[in-house]
Amino acid sequence: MSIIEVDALEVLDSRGRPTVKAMLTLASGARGSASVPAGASTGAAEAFELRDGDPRRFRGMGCLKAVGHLRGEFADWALAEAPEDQATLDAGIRELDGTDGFARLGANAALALSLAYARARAGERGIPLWRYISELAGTKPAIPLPMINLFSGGKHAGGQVELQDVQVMPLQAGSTSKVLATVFDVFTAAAELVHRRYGMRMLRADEGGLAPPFSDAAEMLQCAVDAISRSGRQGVALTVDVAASHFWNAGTYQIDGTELDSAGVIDLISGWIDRFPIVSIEDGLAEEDWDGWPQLRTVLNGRAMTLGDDLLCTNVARINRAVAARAADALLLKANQVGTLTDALAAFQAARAAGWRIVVSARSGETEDDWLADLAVGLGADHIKIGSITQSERLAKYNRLVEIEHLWKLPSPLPVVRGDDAGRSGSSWCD
Ligand code: 2PG
Ligand code: MG
Repeated sequence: MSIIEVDALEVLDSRGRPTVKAMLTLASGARGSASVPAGASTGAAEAFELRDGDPRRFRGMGCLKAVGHLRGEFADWALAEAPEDQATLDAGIRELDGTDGFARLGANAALALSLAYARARAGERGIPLWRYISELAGTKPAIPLPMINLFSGGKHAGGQVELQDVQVMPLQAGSTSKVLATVFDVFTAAAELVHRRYGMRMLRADEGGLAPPFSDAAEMLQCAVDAISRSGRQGVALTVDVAASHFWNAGTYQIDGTELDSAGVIDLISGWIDRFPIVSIEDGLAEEDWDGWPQLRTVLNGRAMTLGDDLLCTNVARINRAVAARAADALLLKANQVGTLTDALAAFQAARAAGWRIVVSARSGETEDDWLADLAVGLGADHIKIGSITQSERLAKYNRLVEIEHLWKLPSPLPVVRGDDAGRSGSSWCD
């Protein structure tokens, strides 16, 4: 069904910074809209996010150029070419841009259009967005198990500690509602601990996590374990985004006041896994430390997922390179790292073909749009990473998961165990 109108707006994200919203109408009258998120700890290989660069307005971060492209070039193309389906639309806008990674028209504009189209097409057929996505991807929809932010450091907080995010994952809750009830107890216990130990009330980082002045990563991880134990909840694991690209310089890592090489960081992480119930390590090494990653994976194998974010940037070529090098065993999938739904699905397929786990992820700058939940469910992703349970741009997605689970009675989150070779049972520490 052809597109008869494309409109766009500059709206604000959860950091109060501009982002892009696209609105689209099909000839049938069906409408769809979508707004896109923005990262702070971005990978170098991400698709291009177009900002105005005018220092007098939003310190250069305005999105009026991207909005202008949607109302102009993208709209003209879409109305003239009448793309028949998602793949044709996404291929067409990539060709229209004519560069790698939407360097001319902006991946923020492209993704907003791609998702608005997906919403309109799903609406036209009277099906939920997750079902539309699962049909496109040929997947079995399922509810993902969330990893939920508790503490932040690095670029998501004041840089008081390098480790970017410590998240909790209730392994055996059995439903999203029960996951949220469990994490509420852990988060509340953590807030009480932080108040007692650091004299701070609920100071929040970008994703709503707590950000006290931990002196090092181990103290941050220990505080998470203490919060879990204080909450009285059982079977709650930790997942960590080390975001190592952001404390790596010329081959050296600066963490916890020391300088380490790749082997030193791998030893440090291995020590954390011995001491703490960690089941996933994201970006344990920097995005260009290709020699180190296979060693990291070998050390983590059977103990924790080796999850690539900056390393992979949801980019098929980088995923294939990582598969060949045995550099990771899980993909962090962020649609705005590539710019269209079709490109995100291609990254998903490449990772799944290698037998990897999939974690669909929000960005640190989010809007109240909830398409991320539908994307994760539609793909049948293993996990979803949204942030904490304290801010509405995060809760929109959690609440959408609860709604999907209730309305369509999809399979519940699966318990996971450490690492890809460990099978789906036999993890005694989390029982
Ligand atoms: C990450 C994301 C989400 P950002 O590094 O995984 O936590 O952060 O959106 O800032 O890249
Ligand atoms: Mg990350």
